Amino acid sequence: MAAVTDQADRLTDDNTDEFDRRMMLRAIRLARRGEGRVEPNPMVGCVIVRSGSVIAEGSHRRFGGPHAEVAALAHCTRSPRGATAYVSLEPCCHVGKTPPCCDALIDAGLARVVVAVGDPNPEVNGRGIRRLREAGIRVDEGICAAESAEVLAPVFTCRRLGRPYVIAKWAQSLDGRVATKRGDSRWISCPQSRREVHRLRARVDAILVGSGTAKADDPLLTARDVPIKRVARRVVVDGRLRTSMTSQLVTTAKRVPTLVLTSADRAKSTKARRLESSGVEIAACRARSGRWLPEACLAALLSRGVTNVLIEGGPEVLTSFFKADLVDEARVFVAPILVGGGPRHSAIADLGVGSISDALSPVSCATRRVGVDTLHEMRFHDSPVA
Ligand code: AOF
Ligand code: ZN
Repeated sequence: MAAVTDQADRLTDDNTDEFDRRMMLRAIRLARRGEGRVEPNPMVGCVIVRSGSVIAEGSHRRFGGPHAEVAALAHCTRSPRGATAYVSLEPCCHVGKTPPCCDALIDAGLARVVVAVGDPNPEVNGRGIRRLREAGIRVDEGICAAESAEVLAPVFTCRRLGRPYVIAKWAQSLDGRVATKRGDSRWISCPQSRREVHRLRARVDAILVGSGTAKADDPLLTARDVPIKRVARRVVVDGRLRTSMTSQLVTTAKRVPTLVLTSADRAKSTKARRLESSGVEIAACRARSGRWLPEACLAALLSRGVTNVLIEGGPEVLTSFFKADLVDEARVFVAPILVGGGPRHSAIADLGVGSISDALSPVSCATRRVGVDTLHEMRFHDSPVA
């Protein structure tokens, strides 16, 4: 990344809260550039400022690559001695795939380090900040903590809650339908919305559907016509192991990782062996009274290194995850069309909501136009901050 000396940031009033916030928000924006490429690592950005001028910026860009602080230090246009580093996550103090960032900051002679949030990784967890202070560096914590925690929500959810971050996505008509009476659903959303979904598919670790959707839509669940940041593992929740041997998911399983979660019994069946010979991974998933448990699906995914999962339906799967309060984010594309029909064709089935005051409501909702559709991006939980 090119180093930056930005006249607009040549302020004499550095050290003020407002300046600190501006610089940290810049570091958080840089952090986002790693989305889809750094997982299961966190997205981190770093801005280095000396005498009120930005002398370098950097971010963690890919898993196994240099951390944000080291990337920024490598791009300094002037000596960083006596400078301030704004880092969106506590600098690490352990030897991982790369040496500790704390040591790099100490060796470079930084005078002050501003940190947004602590790193919940047990190998760091406050020790990074302590090490910097012990070396005589002034450390200020908690600047734009909420903003950074939002970007880090998937990593924090894995570390703190022991499960992957869940994104639910569906497209519906203005009257809340996801299909017509005879089951037609192609296409409810506009081409721009579908492209947006492919962008999402191109950066998540896993894409999950129920067996009903796998059967009805015969989806491929791959990202197409967008830059691919990672190849998501495709996951079908299929208690009765009905997934067809001739489905697109199964016939492409040797090329794209595909996991079918089923009951302990079915996982031992002949059908399971046949699916495996087509390249499908089969895993047993805990059920209760014959119904699969969403938390068991997430445990199976976490144990396979999945940090975030996109749920693409159908209603049974979405309803179970919502009922278990396991949806962190929903992206709902609303098309300006009316379909009519019955409740059987809505995105979510009965949630047990009696009065409107009990309806599920997000902690935040951002709305924007995508082509002719309206996209609602809802978050249902605050990030579990370190
Ligand atoms: C930082 N700056 O930019 C990031 C940090 O395997 P490694 O060496 O890449 O280390 C990964 C761990 O380092 C990760 O789990 C998290 O605790 C921390 N990530 N730390 O100082 C960064 N990405
Ligand atoms: Zn580091």
